[in-house]
Parts: sequence; C-alpha cells; structure tokens
Amino acid sequence: MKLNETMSTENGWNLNIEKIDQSKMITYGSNLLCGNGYLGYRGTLLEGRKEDYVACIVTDTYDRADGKWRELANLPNGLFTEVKVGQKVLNGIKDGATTLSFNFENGVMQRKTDYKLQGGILKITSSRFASFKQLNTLVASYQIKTDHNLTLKLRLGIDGEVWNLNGEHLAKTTFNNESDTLYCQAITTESKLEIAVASGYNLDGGIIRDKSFIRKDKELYLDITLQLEAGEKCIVERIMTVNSANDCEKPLKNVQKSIEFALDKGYQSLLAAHNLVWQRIWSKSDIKIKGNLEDQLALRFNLYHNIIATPAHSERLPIGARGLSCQAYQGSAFWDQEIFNLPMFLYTRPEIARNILKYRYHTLAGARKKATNLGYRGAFFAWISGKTGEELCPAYFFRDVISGRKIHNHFNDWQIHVSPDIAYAVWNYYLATDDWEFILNFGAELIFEIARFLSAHSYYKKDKDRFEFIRLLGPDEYHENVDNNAFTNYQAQFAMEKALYIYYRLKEDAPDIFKKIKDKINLKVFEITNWQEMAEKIYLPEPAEDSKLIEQFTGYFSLEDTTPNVLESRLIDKNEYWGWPNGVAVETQVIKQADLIQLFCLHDIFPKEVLEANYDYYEPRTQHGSSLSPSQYAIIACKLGNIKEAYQYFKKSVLIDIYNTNKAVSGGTFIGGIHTAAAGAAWQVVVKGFAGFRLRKNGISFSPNLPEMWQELSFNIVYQNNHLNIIINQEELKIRAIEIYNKVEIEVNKRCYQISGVDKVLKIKY
Ligand code: IFM
Repeated sequence: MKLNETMSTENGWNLNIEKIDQSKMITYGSNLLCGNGYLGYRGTLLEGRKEDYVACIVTDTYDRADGKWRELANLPNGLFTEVKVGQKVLNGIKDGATTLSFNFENGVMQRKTDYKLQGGILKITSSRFASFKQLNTLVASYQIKTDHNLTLKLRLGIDGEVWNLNGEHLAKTTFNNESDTLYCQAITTESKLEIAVASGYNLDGGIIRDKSFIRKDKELYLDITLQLEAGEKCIVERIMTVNSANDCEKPLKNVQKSIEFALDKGYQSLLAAHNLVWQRIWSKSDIKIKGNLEDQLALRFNLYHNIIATPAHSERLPIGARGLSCQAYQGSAFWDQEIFNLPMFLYTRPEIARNILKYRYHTLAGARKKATNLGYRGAFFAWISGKTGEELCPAYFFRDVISGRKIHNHFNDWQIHVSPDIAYAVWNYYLATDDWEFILNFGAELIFEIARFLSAHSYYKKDKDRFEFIRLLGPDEYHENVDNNAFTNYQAQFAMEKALYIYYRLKEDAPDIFKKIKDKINLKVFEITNWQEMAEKIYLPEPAEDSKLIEQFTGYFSLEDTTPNVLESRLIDKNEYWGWPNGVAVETQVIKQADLIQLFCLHDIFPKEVLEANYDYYEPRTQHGSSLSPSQYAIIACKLGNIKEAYQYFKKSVLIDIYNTNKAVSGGTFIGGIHTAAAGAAWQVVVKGFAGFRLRKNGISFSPNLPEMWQELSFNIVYQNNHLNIIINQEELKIRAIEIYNKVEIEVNKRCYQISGVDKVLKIKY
C-alpha cells in the first residue's frame, strides 16, 4: 500500500522508503532506529558521517561535556563501512539510487543502492539490527554485487567523529587492533566513564589484494582492496559491540569477548536468536487492525518505538522522552514515562512496568534532594530525570529567538505534578497486578514521600478553609506561575488519599514493615493528621453549574479568548517560543497541550456532560504544540462517542514521527527524535480509546467503538496475572482466556460477565 509519494507498506509491519531525500535524513535516522532498550543505532547509511546525524546512543553513559546539559553519549561508530571505486568514495544518498526499508517485526533495517559506474552497475544491499539477545551487539550484513570486473577499496572501521548536541563527550580516545578487529576506548569528559567499542567483520567473496590500517585522530579503519569478477557477490558481515564501565567491570574485555562470540556465530545465527526474542515480545504486545494498513503500520511503528526506548533490562534506568534515538531531552525521563509509556507495559508485560516504577524508587534520593534544595520535604521528582533522579532540567531551556536571550523557564521547580503522577502510576500498577508486595517493598515509601512533599508544598488558605497549590506549571506548559491547576490539584488529592489508605492498611496488616518504613523515613503521626486534613480540603475546581466548565487554573477564563491560528499570525519569527514569560500564548486561553482533557484521561469521575462541555471548550483552544496532546483528545473523543474526531486525533498522534509533523527545533533548542510519549500513547488510544478498556474496582471493562473502516481489532491484556485475548469487530467483542488463575469480572457497556478457565471464550454483542 502506498502511504505517500515515497513511502509504502506491504503488510503493516514494514515501512519502505523509495527515493530518499537528503533533507529528511534526520527523520529517517530516528524513525528507522535499530534498538533494544540498551542502545539505539540511528537509521543512517553505514557510510554516513557526523553531518548525516549518525549515532549510537547507549544507556547509562550520562556526561556533562559543556558544563551545561548532561546527556547520553553518542559512541564511536564501529559499523562504519564505505566503498571506494577508483578515486570515488560512494555515497548512497549523493551518488546512487537508494531505497530503505524497515521491518518493525524484528527491527531489521534494509538498504539497497544501485550505483551506475563507468564499467557497469554496482549493487549494495545491507541489513542490520540491534540484537535483542546480546544487547551490546549490533549486527550488519553488507552485500556487494557487480556486473563487471571491478577492484574496489572497502573501508571498515570505527568513526569516532560523532554528532553531539551539547559538547564533546569522548575526552580521551585510544584506538587499537588485534589482527583485523578494531577497538576504541574512551573516557567521557566529565563523568570519567570508561567506554569501549569493538568493530569486526567476516568477509565472504572476492579476492583480497591488499590490506592496510588508516589512523586519524578519532578514527581507525582497515582498508581492504578487493577484486570482484563480473556477477560475483561479496558479503561483509559487520559487527559492533559496545560497553561502558556502568554495565560491566572491564568494558574493553567485554566488547572483545562479545565481538569474538558474534563473529563466530555470524549474521544468520545471531538474527535467528534475535528474532526469537521479538517473537516473544510481539506475542504479548502486538495489536492487529484489520481494515486499514496505514493504521496498522503506524500503530506497530509506535509500539516498536515504545519497546526499544525502554531499558527493560534494568530497574535503574529511565525511558528517555526521545528514547535512544538521539541526545535530545538528555536521555531522561519526564512524567511521560509513567503516564504515557508505562500503561502499555502494565497490561502486556507488567514485569517491565514494575521495573519502571522501581527506577523511581531507586531515584528517591535525587527527588528528596531536589525537595530539600527548594525548601520542601519529601520527594519532589525531577522534571528531567536521569540515572540518579537529580534534576537535570536546566533553568534556561529555550531561547528568545528574536533577542537571542535565554529564557528562564520553570519546568524544573514549578511543574510539581510529576510527583503525584508517579503515585498515580504506582497505584494503578497495584490495581492491575494485585502486587501488594510491591507496595510493601517500594510503593509505600514512594507514595509516603510524595504525600509528604505535596503537604509541604500546599498552601492553606485560611479565609477559604482549603489547601491550594500555588505557583505551578500544569501539563499546558505555556502558562507558568499559575495557581490551582485543576490537573495538579486532582492528582495531588488522589495521591494523598492513596497514601492514607496504604498507611492504615500497612499499620493494620503488616506492622513490622510499617514500622520499618516509618522509622526509615522518620514519618511522624502529626504528618498523617495533616495528610488527612489535606485530603479532605484540597481545593478541587468543580464544573460550573450552568456551563459545566472547569477552569484550567485560577484566572484562566479571564485571559484573552482566541485561537492558535490567530496567535500564529502574531508571530514575528516562526520559531518563537509561545510560552512564558512573554510568548504569544501567555496572556491568552490558547494552551499548548491537553490539560483538563489530560485529567479526564486519568480519572473517570466526571459525568459525560462535563466531559462534553470541556472537550468542546478546550479543543479549539489547544495548539497541540506537544506530541503528548493529540492522543489524549482522541481518548476523550472516544468516550464521548465522537469516533470521527477520535480517529483524526489518533492519526495525528500515531503519524507524528512517520510524517515528521512536529517541530525539531523550538525556541532555539533541538527537540527532534522519536516522540516516545506518543509511541506509548498509541497503545492507549487504541485500547483505552477505541476498545474502551478500563480498570474497574473488581475487574476490567470495555466499551468498544471502532473507527468505521476497522473490521477487526485484536490485542492481549494481562490483568492480575490472567492473560486474555480480545477480538473486537463492529458488532461483537470476543474474549478468550489464554492463561487464567482466577475468575475475571468483565463489564461490557455496563453489563457484567465473568470468565474463568483456559481457552474459555466469551462472545458479547455490544
Ligand atoms: O513532558 C513533556 C511535556 O509535557 C511537553 N514538553 C515535552 C516534554 C517531554 O516529552
């Protein structure tokens, strides 16, 4: 199926790009990313250089090279492979006809280039993947075929001249070789982390006429002069292995061992093992859509990117807001992690959701430090959270593109909702898994410290006898320094209630653990009295009686009422930042992203007429300047039965990266790369939106409403260790128990059913 002039898919798993356009290389690089949660290797050509945005971003390599922004290091490119014929270095973008193709089923990228040379045609085909079996290993197969006798020079090696957003991370690089395998060792600039890269090959075909090593400052290559006969084919298998001292004691030894292993196994055998891992992943995570191939592909594209962005191998690493597709957003977690990325894992592979939350537990020290620095108690989680959980978000994030002056944003100190968002995710993890042991060991301490922070941050207004939250930034980031952002206040109240529930339940059921936690964090009885009072008296903006509207924050309705289009026309420079302190949106009701609608996505507490009134009000005032926004509107549009609009928002969300519709630079800062929150949200729009899946007090529920052209939707859900397969068509919902340990209560359009017993099937007309 043709998606547009240059892109197509055959089966909803692959994305083919014919006629590649150099100006889009930055987009292809991110979209066609080979990754496995440990590393991300951009979808560039193997002969690509720094200016083509080649990158291999590796988890847990944080470094602050320029004294400004800490980010993940981009490691030397050990897959570098180039062909030279005569004096001409061949470049697949400039000199040949190249097509790219990516298979999201196993994360394999393919490239085909035909070069018209003086003597005839030279064909290059290559494929590569980031092994999901050996996470530190990248594997490529590079095939050269000629229709005429030819002598060429093959350059294989390590290119250490890499693309960086913020400073040079590899301070000391040394290169070595052990016979034909090349090594690079480096130490990162500030964090002094040792990293190592190995680069090797297996060659089959052609006659080797000569070999020599080429050394430059940050590069080491092996040049092979190769003679090929007409019709002959030569296959070069390329392997790159990487490690840092954060994942093993001796990175160099490790890359040596793993490259030996990989070279010995060879491409096909490594691919077979890698495929098996993907098969297991997709058997739990795939969502099938019958009826529209573009939707199918776009959905899988997003599921794939959510999976490879997530360091599932560790419980101590965050999911970056751009995953491992580049260095933007510092390879760090935002609230995106719990609210956007996590739900898909929670209901497909809950052990990964557990890891994600344990990461927050392990970073409590950083969150406590941030709270203390700002004069609060408890855990104020970082807006941008790396390995330690200390705040990485710079005070000056954007620049005024007109004056060139830095803008002092307050994402880091006023956007407090990240803390209750984590409490919300912990609670939902518990409801979806029944893993009370997690609460005992990790969740309780997390939620108590969050409650403690919220209580320290809240402001008791005597005249109104209520607790308020002042000087905030809600999800809508254009309006800073606002009071009582409805989203934040409701989230805070939810967190306080859960903290109290856990406190009393622990006290009653597990007194030893209760005492241990209480002593560990020095929790005092008077604090619980405060929490109790707060939970009852947090100001929760209510829908107005007549209009049913909820004010996004105090004073919002008094701002100028206008639309994003009008504001667009007021811009002096199209790259201007719209928000605080004097962007075009600040004094208006135009919002960057879903805010009240975001609240509706997390809490089913408002009647339909309130949802409807607020959707109608806020929707035309939302710019969707964040990739987080369209998915949330899609979910609520589904709830309102407005499937046409929901479908449009679904498309907007799932196609953000494929069609590159979001700005790569905002207010002078590079924010390109894969939008991992939108990737995670794709699962939510389909499962929570179109299938209407929800957690209930004692079970789960569905209220399906499929887009017109979808004949069938099918996916799996894990609920409290019971594995269910759900198939929905335009009239019927079918639930099959794959693995079941207890009876599951299922509500469909307000009627209750039960399922128990393996292979039992429930068929419900809806
Ligand atoms: O967390 C988001 C925020 O809501 C909008 N700006 C980008 C951040 C990272 O995705």
